[in-house]
This record gives sequence, structure tokens and C-alpha cells, in this order.
Amino acid sequence: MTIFQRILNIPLSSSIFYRFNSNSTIFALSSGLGKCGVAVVRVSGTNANYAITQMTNLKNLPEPRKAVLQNIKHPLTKEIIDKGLVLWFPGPRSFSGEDSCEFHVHGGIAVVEGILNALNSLPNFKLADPGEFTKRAFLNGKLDLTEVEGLADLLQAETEAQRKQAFLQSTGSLSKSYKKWKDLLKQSLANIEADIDFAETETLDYGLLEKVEQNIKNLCKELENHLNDGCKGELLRNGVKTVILGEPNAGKSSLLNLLCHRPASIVTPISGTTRDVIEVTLNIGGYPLVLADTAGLNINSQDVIEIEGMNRARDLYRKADLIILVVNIQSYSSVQERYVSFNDYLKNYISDLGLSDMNFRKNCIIILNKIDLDTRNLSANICDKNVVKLSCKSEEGIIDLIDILTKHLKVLCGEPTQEHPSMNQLRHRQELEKCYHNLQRFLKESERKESPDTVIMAEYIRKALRNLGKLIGEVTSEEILDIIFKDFCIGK
Ligand SMILES: Nc1nc2c(ncn2[C@@H]2O[C@H](COP(=O)(O)OP(=O)(O)OP(=O)(O)O)[C@@H](O)[C@H]2O)c(=O)[nH]1
Ligand SMILES: [Mg+2]
Repeated sequence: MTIFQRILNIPLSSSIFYRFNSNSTIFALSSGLGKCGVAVVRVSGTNANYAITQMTNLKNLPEPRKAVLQNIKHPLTKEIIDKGLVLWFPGPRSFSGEDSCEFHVHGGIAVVEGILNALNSLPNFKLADPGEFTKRAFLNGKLDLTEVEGLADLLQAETEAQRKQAFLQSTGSLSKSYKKWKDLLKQSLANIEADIDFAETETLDYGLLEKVEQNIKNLCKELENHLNDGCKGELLRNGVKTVILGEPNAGKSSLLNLLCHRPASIVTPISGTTRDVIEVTLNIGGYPLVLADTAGLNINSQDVIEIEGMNRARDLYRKADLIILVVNIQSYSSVQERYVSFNDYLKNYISDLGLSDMNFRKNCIIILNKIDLDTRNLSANICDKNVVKLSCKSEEGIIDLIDILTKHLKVLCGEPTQEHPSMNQLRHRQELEKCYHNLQRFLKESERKESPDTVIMAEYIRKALRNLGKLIGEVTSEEILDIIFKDFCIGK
């Protein structure tokens, strides 16, 4: 039993370290399937060396991590399948921590099939499950669970900012904070346990418990800051949900099509064309945007289909992280004399759409569309940095729109750095919230007027430690692992 397990009070049976005992050697195509220049087949496990000695003419294993060019043959028929590079990675200095090797061959389908068949004929070799190389790396202590999740996100990342966040996480930026907090809690627990065991017989450092209390208070502050980050990391990971709203015919669908460079949404001069929600995922300035076109809001409509479309639009509005409100300059022009300013018109417009109760100025971009039809040059008098003057027809103003969108996305998603990584998964948030509550209970007990019970205090720290242990995967269950590794592809 390790010291860590003793401190956390983990029964042996629930420790993943004791359950991992794999004898099989796994293999898989790690590069993409299909015709390509080079394909990489990866092998990991106790017998990985066999793959080299049985499938090449090498008498001895090559120098570790140095590529050697070899004829690669089937171990039984001895037929040469291809000529390619062979690399040897003896454990534990390999990705999985086990003995591993790689074959870099021509990326033809038959070549890859030939190599996989050859490996399959070796004793105790089996095709890897999705994520099995990474799972072995985790079980061998090469990566912790947050790093594994970062790696999964790195494979899924579609934008530059997502890649940055995932890369930082996969290289331990999040776990560094969590491990620092864990060390502090371990130290605190040791101090409290010392107080419990020796307080009556020996003189302990005066004020030790007060010091622990102060440390826990500071940690709670750090946790609060980490938890109250406006879900920046989650927004970056999942995409910023953005809804386009406005009156019928304002040009909402034209805007969506302009931003995604394809006719995803139907555009016609008929008012009320869009009914269903049309959603596209975009990369704007390196940030992920999940953009939804909606039915035009017309509170006077009696049409049941249009009414259902508007309900869907309002529903999205309530859940959106960012709102794009489209105003048709022709509509403004026709009533402009009635208003003292464009802002005044806007207030009325929002109220007419049935959205008056919402705070529009927060995370909202206003688009004054169809400026190519601005014959009275009304837009010249509108100087609000949150109002973008646009023509979906001539594309005038599109650069300003992309600019302002990127600014909003930057604020919403933040810019994760090595020093300030963002938490980006519900699993982390839930575990950290539990940790925070356990520490609050600790503080409540320690602040009790009558003598606080140090045994209870120690128990709360133990629980908080267990929460952090779960977060980085030192304590985990097959169920959690299955959920995390299911996102991986075969060969990773
Ligand atoms: N001249 C001009 N016409 C535009 C512009 N943007 C959109 N239109 C036209 O306005 C009409 C309505 O455009 P849509 O994009 O379908 O408008 P919508 O807001 O989606 O309308 P609904 O789906 O009915 O709510 C179409 O005929 C478009 O070609 C623009 O910037 N300039
Ligand atoms: Mg439309």
C-alpha cells in the first residue's frame, strides 16, 4: 500500500493500480485510415520486441528511438509486405510506459492490412481498443486523468484557441494546480493528525492548527476564483452558443450564409421564410462559434408554424452565450422621424420582438443590415461601437463584424495560459465544488466556539483530498475511465 493510499484511506480493491495487469501486446494503425503518404502502426506491450525481431531481418533490437529502414515481412510466410521505418521505444520511456515499437510504412490500404495481419499472427498480440494506448499510459502513471482528457480534446480540437487550451491541459497545466492543492491538504492533514495523536503528551508547534486554518481559507479563495471563471474553459471547449434574432426579412439567414460561406439557410424575399433553427459551427478568429439562425420574430403572427418557430427562437435566446440582433435599415428608415435616436428606435424594436425583459447590452452585437439600400445615408449618424453596419449583399462591413465577433469570443472564452489554465469540463467543476464544500465544513467546525473536534476536521480534509484524487485520477472507477476513453480513436 502506498503512502498516498494510506492517507486517503483507499481500500486496495478500489485502487486502479492494483487492478491493472495486462499481458497482451496491443497494436493498431495510429495514423488515419485511407490512402495516404505514410501510415504509422503502433505496438505496445511485453512482447513488442517480437514484432521487430520476427518481422524484420534485424538480429538485435535497434538503438532506442532511432529510425532504421527495413524490409518488413510476415512472420509466418516470410513474404515481404513493404519497406519502411522501424522504431524501438523500450519502456518506461515510451508513450504508454511499456515496451513499444512503430512501423512507418506506405499508406496504402493493402499495405496497412498486411502489417496488421502480420502482427495479429504473433502470439498474444491483439488489436487495440479505442484509447487503449493512452489508457495504458494512464495506468502506468505516464499521464494523469486531466492530462488524458486534455489529450482527447487535442484530438478533437478544431480551432487554434481550442488547440492551445487542450495542449496546455495535456501537458499538465491543470494538474499542476490540483497537485499543489493536494500537497497543501496532505500537509494540513498530517498536522491535524499529529495534533490528534500527540497533543496530550507532547508539545506541538504553537499555533499549528491556526496555520492550517489560514491555509485552508487561502485555498478556498483560490478554489472560488477557479470555479467563478465565467465557464470560460467550457465555452472554449464546447463552442460559444450564438443566436441570430430579428424581425422577419431582416436578413438573418443571409447573415448566417455569409458567415459560413454556403447556403445553409433558405433565403427568399418572403417574410417568414425560416421556421426551424438552422445551426452551423464556425471558426472565428481561432474561437469556436455555434451559430443558430432562427425564425423572424413577429408578435402579430397567427400562423401556427411561425409561432412554433418563434418559440424555438426565444428558447435559444434564453440559453445563448452571445446574441446577434439584426435590424433592417429599411424598417428603421420608414419610421425614423418618430424617434429621437437610433437607440430610441432600438429599444422599441426589441420590445416589439417580445424580448424587452432581457438585458441586450450584455454580450449582444447589433447589426444594421442592408446598408446598400441606405439611400438617405441614415447610418452615417449611428456611431455606436456595438452596432455593425453591414450589407449581406455587397459584404460591406463583414470585416468589422468578424472583428467585433472575435473580441466578444476572446472575452467569453478567455486566453488560457500555463499559469492560468481554464477548467473546461463538468466533471472537474463537480469534483472541485465538492472539495470546496468539504473545506467549508472543515472551516465551520474549526470556527466552533466550544472546542472544535479535530477528528471531524481531519475527516473533512480527507474527503477534500479524495475529491482532488478523483479529479486527477488517483482514485477512479472503471465507469469514469470508460466515459473518458470512449472519446479516443483506435490507435491513440
Ligand atoms: N439589398 C439587400 N438585400 C438583402 C440583404 N440581406 C438580405 N437581403 C434580402 O432580404 C430578403 C430576406 O433575407 P433573409 O436572409 O431570408 O431574411 P430573414 O431575416 O432570414 O427572413 P425570415 O427568415 O423570413 O425571418 C432576401 O431577399 C435577401 O436577399 C442586404 O444586405 N441587402
Ligand atoms: Mg430566415
